[in-house]
Amino acid sequence: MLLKEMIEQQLPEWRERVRQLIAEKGDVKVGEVTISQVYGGMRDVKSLVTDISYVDPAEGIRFRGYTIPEVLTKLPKPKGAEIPYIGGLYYLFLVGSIPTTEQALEVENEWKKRGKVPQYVFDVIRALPSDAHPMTLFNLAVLTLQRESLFSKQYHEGLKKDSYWEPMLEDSMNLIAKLPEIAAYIYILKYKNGNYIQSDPKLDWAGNFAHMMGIKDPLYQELSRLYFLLHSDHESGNVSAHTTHLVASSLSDIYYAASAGLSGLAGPLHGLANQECLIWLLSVKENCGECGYDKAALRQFAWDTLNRGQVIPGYGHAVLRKTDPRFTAQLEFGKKYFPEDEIFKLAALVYELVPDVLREQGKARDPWPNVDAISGALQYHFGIKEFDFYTVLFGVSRILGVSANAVWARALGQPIERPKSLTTNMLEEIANKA
Ligand code: NMX
Ligand code: MLT
Repeated sequence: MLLKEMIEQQLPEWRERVRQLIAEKGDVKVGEVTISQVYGGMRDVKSLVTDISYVDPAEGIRFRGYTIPEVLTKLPKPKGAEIPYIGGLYYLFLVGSIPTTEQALEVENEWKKRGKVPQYVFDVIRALPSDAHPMTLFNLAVLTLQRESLFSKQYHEGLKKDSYWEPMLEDSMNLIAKLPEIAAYIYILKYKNGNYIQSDPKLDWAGNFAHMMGIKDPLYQELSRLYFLLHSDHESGNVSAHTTHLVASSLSDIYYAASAGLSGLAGPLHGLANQECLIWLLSVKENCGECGYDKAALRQFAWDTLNRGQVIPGYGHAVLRKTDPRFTAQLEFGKKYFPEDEIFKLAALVYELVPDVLREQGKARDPWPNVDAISGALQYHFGIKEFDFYTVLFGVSRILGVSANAVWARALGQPIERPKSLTTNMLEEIANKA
């Protein structure tokens, strides 16, 4: 497999680079940790390493050193399309350089070969109560596939440590290949009376997802590629990435680890915020729509949300201190293709007003929109109005990033994660001595 060969070529140099850094400079301090950080969700504690992406507070995410606009421009695209192949993005994550069209297509073709979803996965999904959340169905499907794990099998057959990453890559490719069909199946089962659409082998991974969702407008293929690209990775400290890494560090396989990450993504302060955002936009429409979105009414609505002690979903971030470039890329997509869409216009108007409200309130460190503030509005335009499905889309995409990280963590022999905890008494003693 191309990806395996490309990683193999780089591995001796990477292993030596890390070995040398630890051996020669292992005692150099990276930072200090304060009591506020210990109690405050470890915010900004520098304790993880990934070379796949980095979030700069002012600039936002870079994938392998490339900004979002650069990635969108440089990665190879299907003929006539403006948004790149996701196979090319995965190549960039794993190999570290921009692939040629042929290389991106090799990844896409690997996924095609591995895409068949075993019937038992559908049987498990169907066995759940009809009111189970789509994220529960999706997460369970990923966990159910664990019996396919090559890593788990080969580990128990005595695989050497240096080779752990190889079945981890195989597992990751096998899992990713099946995600579009699993996600579309959940959507059609829950909302379209089970009228499933056969996968189309002529389409790329994301385009095929759009097709299986039953959305006829070809622009939805572009949006699917954009969505999966933007949500894929956000360095290592976010809940889904960190959880996946933590669980995989015990040598759990990627099915177990990604399923744990998805459980974190399902929280309203993380990935579920995309569903909460759409709910919030719809309640703005219901409550302020009659006055033609009078700005004063909308501001008051935002204040009412805050005064009830609730967060405004889609706004704020633990790391970012400026508008998220992933928000901007989606805003530009909407402006280009459907500037007059009602919910899209509303999301854009909220962007004009909410940062000022949050600044006036003075609590949120970041008053700007994150990736979730507008993603649901774009889905809504294409008729995906069942907002409790939105986090599944985030999950499909996020598995790209967390699995690429898991492959490299294993290739570089990262150990089991085990930070130290203290008691409050101990922290008080430390404080009193300071
Ligand atoms: N609306 C209202 N209050 C907010 C918001 C917001 N959008 N963002 C932060 N705050 C509050 C926060 O609840 C906290 O209040 P308190 O002191 O009463 O606990 C205070 O401002 C300070 O929080 P920060 O340090 O600015 O934010 P933190 O790093 O703790 O949390 C988020 C980051 C993203 C969890 C937070 O901004 C938030 O809850 N945003 C809304 C939910 C959301 O959009 N989540 C999606 C994040 C992106 N993703 O996809 O995962
Ligand atoms: C993400 O994409 O994971 C979110 O923006 C949350 C984060 O980075 O903390």
